[in-house]
Parts: sequence; C-alpha cells; structure tokens
Amino acid sequence: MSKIIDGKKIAKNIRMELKEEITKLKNEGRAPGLTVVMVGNNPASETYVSMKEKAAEEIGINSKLIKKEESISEEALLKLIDQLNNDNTVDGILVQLPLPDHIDEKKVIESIKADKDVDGFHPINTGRLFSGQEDVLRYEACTPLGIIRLLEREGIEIDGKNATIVGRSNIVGKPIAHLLLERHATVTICHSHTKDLKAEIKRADIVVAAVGRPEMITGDMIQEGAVVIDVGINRVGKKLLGDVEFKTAKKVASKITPVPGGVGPMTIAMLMENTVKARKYHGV
Ligand code: L34
Repeated sequence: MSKIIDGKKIAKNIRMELKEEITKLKNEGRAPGLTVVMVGNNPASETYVSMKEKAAEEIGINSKLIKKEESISEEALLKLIDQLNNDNTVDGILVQLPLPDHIDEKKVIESIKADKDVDGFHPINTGRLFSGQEDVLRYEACTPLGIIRLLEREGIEIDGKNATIVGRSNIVGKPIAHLLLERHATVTICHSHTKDLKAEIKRADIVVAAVGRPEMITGDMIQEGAVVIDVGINRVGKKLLGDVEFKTAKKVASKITPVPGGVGPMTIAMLMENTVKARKYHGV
C-alpha cells in the first residue's frame, strides 16, 4: 500500500457505490434531491459549489443550485430556506459558508430542518453527535466524516490510538474529536492557546491538521510512523498548500494525505452520502 492516501480515488469509489444505490432508489420511485444555496460570489465557494453540483449530477442526484445576490436580506434567505424545508422533493439543503457579514450564520443553520441538514451543522445533529446518540437520524459534518471514511478504507485502526487535532472549529475540529472519541481514540484538541504544540503532536498516532495556516506543522513535530491527515486548504499565490509541510512530514509519517487530492474530495463524497441517507429517511 502506498504511503500517500489517495483521497481522490477513494472519493471516486464511494461515489460509484452511491451511484448504484441511487439507481435503486430511483427505481423505487424517486431520486435523492439536493439544493445548494450560495450567497454572493466568493471565488472559493464558487469552486466548491460547482464541484458539488457536478458530483451530484454524475451519480443521479437531483441537484439544484440557487444563487442569491450578496445583498440578500437575512429575512429573504430564511424565507427561501422555509420553502425548501417544505418541499418534498428536497431531501438535503446546504447553505454554502461563509455568508456575508450582515447575515447571522447560526440563525440560518438553525432554520434548516434538522432532517434535511446534510451538512450536519444544525445543533440537533451536532448535539446528537456530542451525546453519542447513534440510534436516531444524525447527520455528521462532511469533512470530519470524510476523514473517518479515509481511515476506514485505509484500514487504519482508531481504537486506543492517540489522536491529536490541531484546530477547534465547529466545522472540523470539534466534530472530528467526537467521531474519533466515539471510536475509542484518546483525543487531544490543540488551539492557539496550547502551551506546547510540538509535544502534543509528537505523541499522536493520528494527527489531524485543521487550522488554516500554511505548512505550520513540520516533519520534526511528528512521531515516526504517525498517520497525518491534512485538512488545510490555503491559497498562497497560485499554489494550494495544506497545514502540513508535506515534504518533511512525508518522511516520518506512515501515511499522509496530500493537498489537493486528500480530504477535499472526501468532503464532497460525504455530502453525496448524506443526501442518499436523507432520501432513505424521507422515503418516496
Ligand atoms: N455549508 N460550507 C458548507 N458546507 C461545507 O462542507 C463547506 N466546505 C468548506 C467551505 N464552506 C462550506 C466545503 O465544502 C470547505 N469545503 C471544501 C470542499 C471541497 C474541497 C475543499 C473545500 C475540495 O475538493 N478541494 C480540492 C481542491 C479544490 C481547489 O482546487 O480549490 C482538494 O483536492 O482538496
């Protein structure tokens, strides 16, 4: 097995598996429906949203993109979400983040019906993750879920391992901590106030880097044989850099994800997975 974890290939395999499942769902009477809402024209969001649309179309998800002007009012956006909440052909609703400053992101996320929240950002879904409710409908955030799938498909054991997460965001750091904890890892979350970052990373069997600072984690900070998952996507000039210095980290890691082609494609595949899950929950 190669040292570099090919997220692009794993994501493709997952999408192909989902495609077969979707064919069955269509034969039962209805394809899964996904609506992506994008506000304004942030270039990175444009890229991600179009990749989501393309992935959905390729595997037979009935996807719709709703683009709104940067100037849309919070009230109008909430009204749109309410319409989508009540539309039976829409299984999943995703509002691409970030939103403009005049719109309260938390309020928008909370307005999405929890059973259509394929992003897994709604407090009902994060709450069910936090409290370990596995027997109810629960969507998990796409990037953290994508990391778990990568580890599973690479046959990397989580149980009993030391996992150090760098970054405590609601979108990655906090949810991946819970997903790893649920799988019996010993989890450490580091952030800007952490006293000795190097020491925390050094004892990790699994390192998850999600801070958004280009190449801040270098090979000398990593334990020999550790698995390194790089969530960072930093645009530096024309280059796309991770939070990990790939060249030096690759020398010590047993396995490592590249940027691009690591976690990013998995995020999109997991959105597809969550949309299929939503369609199954909602029925025909
Ligand atoms: N609501 N907002 C909502 N849900 C999300 O899950 C996201 N995110 C993040 C930004 N805002 C969101 C994404 O989709 C980041 N993100 C995302 C998705 C996919 C990729 C990166 C970020 C991705 O596929 N990246 C490619 C490189 C693409 C490029 O050239 O820029 C990669 O191979 O890593």
